[in-house]
Amino acid sequence: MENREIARMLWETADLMEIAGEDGFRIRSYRNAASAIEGYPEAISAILKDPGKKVTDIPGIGKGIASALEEIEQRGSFDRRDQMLEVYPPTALELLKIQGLGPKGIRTLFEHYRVSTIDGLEKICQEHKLQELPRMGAKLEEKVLRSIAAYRQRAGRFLLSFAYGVADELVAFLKAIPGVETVTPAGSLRRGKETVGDLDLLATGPNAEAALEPFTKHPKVHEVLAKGANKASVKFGLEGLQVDLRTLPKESYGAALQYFTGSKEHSIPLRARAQKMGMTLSEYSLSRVDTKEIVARETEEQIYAALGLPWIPPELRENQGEIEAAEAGKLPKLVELGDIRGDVHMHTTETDGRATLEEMAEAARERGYEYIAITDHSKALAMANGLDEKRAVAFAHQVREMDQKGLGIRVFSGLECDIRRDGTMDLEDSALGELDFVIGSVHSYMNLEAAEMTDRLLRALECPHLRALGHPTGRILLNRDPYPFDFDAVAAAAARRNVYLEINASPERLDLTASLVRAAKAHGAKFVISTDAHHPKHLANMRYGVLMARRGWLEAGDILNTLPLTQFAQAIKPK
Ligand code: DGT
Ligand code: CA
Ligand code: CA
Ligand code: ZN
Repeated sequence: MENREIARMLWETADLMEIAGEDGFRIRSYRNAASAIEGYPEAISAILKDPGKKVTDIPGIGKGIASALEEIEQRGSFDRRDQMLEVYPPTALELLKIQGLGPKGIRTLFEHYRVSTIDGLEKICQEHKLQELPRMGAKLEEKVLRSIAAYRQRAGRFLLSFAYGVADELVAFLKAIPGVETVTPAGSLRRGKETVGDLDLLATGPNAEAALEPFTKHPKVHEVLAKGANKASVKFGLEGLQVDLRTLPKESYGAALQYFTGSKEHSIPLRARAQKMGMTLSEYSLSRVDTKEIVARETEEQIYAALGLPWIPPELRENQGEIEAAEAGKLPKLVELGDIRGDVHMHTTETDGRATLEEMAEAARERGYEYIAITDHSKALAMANGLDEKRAVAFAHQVREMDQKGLGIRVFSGLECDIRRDGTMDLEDSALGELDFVIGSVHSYMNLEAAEMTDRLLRALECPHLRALGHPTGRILLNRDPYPFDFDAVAAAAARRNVYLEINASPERLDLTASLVRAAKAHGAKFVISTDAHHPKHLANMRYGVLMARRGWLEAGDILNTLPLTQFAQAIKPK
């Protein structure tokens, strides 16, 4: 069994134990072991088979877990897990993804109604039977119903970063097959959508069809859904991401790329436009209706040009006004990854980051950045060993000292300061005033009513030291919805107060999303794209933040960290 599968079993068992209300210490030991195994470079099953090695040498793995691992290796499960599954069916785990109930609520629900599925929970709520349970009410019922709807919408979707990983792996694999020349991801991935339903790959070459057979035989393909003369669909990897591969002749590459990039919503008016011009647009070509003459098919540029339009970047193809803008010659000149000159939200070992200040600076310098800001957590995030006033100021001195050594990159001192429930800042003004770049973020009390959350954020924006609002809606993709608040009011206030709105580039956040970026820009707001890196490798997530900005129609001039160093330093000076 793969490490990831073993880890998943431990995670699930821990979750079930939590539902059962078991001892927190034991639950934690399962979770610690799961994360240790997940990231362990060597295969656990190989270590178990090697008499010269012991799994208990892996930090986080004690004797109890070691015997569970032996059992898993021998029979694919272990005692504790079987016991839990006897009481709670595996569907109970899904209920943990519905917000509002929590493990205790799930247990209560099960004890009273024997309900352990999402459908069952929905029915209980609709019949208003949830509010009859202890510590539950009508409000919770509504919340749970909303959360179920959101859950159904995201079920079966995957993070963009995950889909990129699969795409990179498969593109390399397919390109190595003789007869294949190009392999290009299309669909929602090419449009930079934050989650994707399935992956759409297009292959061309003198014998691109030769790719289909090995594609369906790839070692990580668990199921072949369809296989034809020029198309195959599979389920890839443990997670079961669907991948559609289509092979096509080189001459219709542009038409196919245009068609399979979508979105469907973009293609509908585009085809209507073709029709008005006496043409028809398909995945093979743009051609004249009367003479059947092919007008364009090799490149996307040729197709858009034949329709009287400039090429439209894929990130804009959502039928949100891009065709009209293209026609009027008013497409934005979208920001590019190469425009980014610094990253101004990152953590170090001073709080919950996994690399030192020097290591983060070095990694940023290697990326070619001109500057960074170190923004560790503030004390409210005790779990992350957040900084109090004294430590924040002392650490800022340390950052400055290091900066003066000359590292080939400017390093600014900053802080990701928690915004308290009442909208005040976690640290005193006197301490914040000593820092170059203060981000304010909400990490607690995320379930406030919209009005209270709006007031909280508006109050935070009044802080004279605040430069940016971190991950403004608090969403965690496929996991936690944005907290409700009056976004327009907050964006307008941020614009007035010169506080930059963050486009947080970490793949599970991608917060702000495109529609909010556009709404905020309409209020005159400015933005900063940052990775919130907790490890040097996270700096590479900048690409996802840039994609969100592009989907939000932003140009380099809308974004703080496209500024050259001197102008950046000027822009963040005390107000
Ligand atoms: P996803 O996979 O849900 O993240 O979103 P997409 O956009 O990748 O959708 P998908 O995989 O169903 O189809 C890929 C593209 O193929 C889609 O963006 C446009 C095109 N396409 C698929 N089905 C249709 C259709 O019925 N009509 C049109 N015009 N285009 C389609
Ligand atoms: Ca797709
Ligand atoms: Ca598809
Ligand atoms: Zn952060």
